[in-house]
Amino acid sequence: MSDVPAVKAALKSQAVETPSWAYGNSGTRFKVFAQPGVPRSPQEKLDDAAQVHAVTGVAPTVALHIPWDRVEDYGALAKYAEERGLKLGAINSNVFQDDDYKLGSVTHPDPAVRRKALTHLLECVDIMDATGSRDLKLWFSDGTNYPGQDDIAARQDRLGEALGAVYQRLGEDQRMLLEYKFFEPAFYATDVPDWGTAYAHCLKLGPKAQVCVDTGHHAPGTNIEFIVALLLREKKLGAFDFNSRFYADDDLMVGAADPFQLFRIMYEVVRGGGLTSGVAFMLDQCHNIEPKIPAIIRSVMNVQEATAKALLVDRDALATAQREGDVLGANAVLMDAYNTDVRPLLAEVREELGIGPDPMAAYRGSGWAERIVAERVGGEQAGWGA
Ligand code: PSV
Ligand code: MN
Repeated sequence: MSDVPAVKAALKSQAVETPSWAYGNSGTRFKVFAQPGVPRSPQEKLDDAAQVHAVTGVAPTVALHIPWDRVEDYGALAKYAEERGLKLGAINSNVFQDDDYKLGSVTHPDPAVRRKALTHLLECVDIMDATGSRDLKLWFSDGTNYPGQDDIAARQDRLGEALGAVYQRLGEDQRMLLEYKFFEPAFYATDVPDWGTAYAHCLKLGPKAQVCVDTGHHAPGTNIEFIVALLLREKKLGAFDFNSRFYADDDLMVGAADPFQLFRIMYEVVRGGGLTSGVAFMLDQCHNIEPKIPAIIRSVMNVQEATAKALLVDRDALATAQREGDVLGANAVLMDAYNTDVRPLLAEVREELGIGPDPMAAYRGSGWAERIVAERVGGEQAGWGA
């Protein structure tokens, strides 16, 4: 049987990092539906993130995206966060929104463009120094659309060279997280399409380079929990970008499309020691039609629920069934945990943390949603790309 105090302690110590961009307007290539009350600055994004942390108790850090969150003084932004009970989290680089990057950034055939991209990545490490962030998250849109467009292997050489230069610049306690994605915007060959490519680069770079698994970045049917188990085993799982998808990189609320998959992933995390080995549990989502702050709260709760169920798996019973070749028995142990209603347990955890048992109700009751609609009038709303 599971040790409930230990399960509760693990749930209290799990932190979910929310992304600054999830608080701003977002949409598809067809339309961005602006929402009233959306932040107009990185500071206002942090104000909203503080509300998420206040009602969940487990969302103390916020990831930034540069240049979407560009400010004059990053030290001052970190202080602003601290005053609200938050810390700044991963710095996400952006080498995909400039005209120069049409044919790639660090893998571009032109060395001048590669230099420009590398300069941005190094600037992101400077920002980490100022914010006290541990993680640099790298995602490259680089790739080609047509066979023969560029030399696939040469692009890997260029990628390796840039990653090596960034790696050298990392401080003692800083890490580089390399994120993969199988397609989009490149449609023929993406330069970091899968965990294997990311792993190969990280292995060559050294211990400060680890892989980021964005749960929306795989082909349909991919067994993501297998990838998680393998990367953890190799000490190369650095982080998650959590979201869920029905079709491609939908960036929907994590656990919304397939809560069972999220449970299977979290079981491998628990099994592989990932709750205590520094794996960052980040969200990377866009809330296009739903209100943003409640959607982020719901996402944090979904991660917690999957984690709670994973922690409740009776590992002894599972090991016994596995040893005895009891296929159905082993499966039943996992399903028992998955089918447990963990909401009462999480309500207790929250009460022990000194917050309300129901984060959605607490947010509704806080009046924050009405306040930001009334107060955030005028100015330019933050959005994808600003
Ligand atoms: C790319 O699709 C990605 O998952 C990367 O993490 C980017 O930084 C992020 O989305 C932007 O939302
Ligand atoms: Mn991502």
